Amino acid sequence: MIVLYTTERDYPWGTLRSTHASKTKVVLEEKAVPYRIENLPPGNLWKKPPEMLAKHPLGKVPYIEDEDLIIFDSTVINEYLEDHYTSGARLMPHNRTARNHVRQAEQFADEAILAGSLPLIWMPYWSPPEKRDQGQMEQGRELLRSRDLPFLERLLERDQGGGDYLCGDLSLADAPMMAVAMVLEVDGMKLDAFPRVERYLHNLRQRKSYRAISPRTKVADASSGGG
Ligand SMILES: N[C@@H](CCC(=O)N[C@@H](CS)C(=O)NCC(=O)O)C(=O)O
Repeated sequence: MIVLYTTERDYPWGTLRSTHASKTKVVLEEKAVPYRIENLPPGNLWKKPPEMLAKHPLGKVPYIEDEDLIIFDSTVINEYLEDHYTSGARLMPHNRTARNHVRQAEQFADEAILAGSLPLIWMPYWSPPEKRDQGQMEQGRELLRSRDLPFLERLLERDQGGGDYLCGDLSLADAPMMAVAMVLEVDGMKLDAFPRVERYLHNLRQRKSYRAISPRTKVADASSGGG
């Protein structure tokens, strides 16, 4: 069975999870691949103990173990899962152009949002309210409003190939966006100026796979799944 290394913790304001590991967790769920969670203390992401560095050279999450294989990086893991597990949803189209669109949208969501604007909002939630840097959180929201959400709003137009999902059908491009849905559920940022994105995130939260990363699902209730 696949072991997914991640960081998840229950707080009074919701259950928080690593955004990048959540991106992989929803793909395991969508593809109905059995897995269990190895939940690392959040402090390990800063301390980077040797046993972690032995499996991920940057001491980040996620990484997975699949029998004798250790694989790190959410994008690489998700492509591996899609290539090697034919159960559940197919998350990559066959057509060359469509595959390229999926990879580009996924790359944008990962680099601009998950590694760019979102941590400014999400990291403070791992501290009590009085210790959060409100200025930094607002900076993250402003980056979303000015750069990221306008691009996503355009991707979701049907004549751009989008619609219910970023690239037509559900695909690997929507996996990082599930983590965005999770963060913005906790944050409650207003999305009135981005109606397509708002409806899209709402729909992602209705998917069965979202339960595994929902801030309303406690760690103990989502530490295994898939099969
Ligand atoms: N490109 C990596 C990024 C992973 C990443 O940044 N994970 C965060 C948690 S969401 C982390 O481990 N941060 C600790 C660090 O940056 O050293 C991936 O897609 O897996």
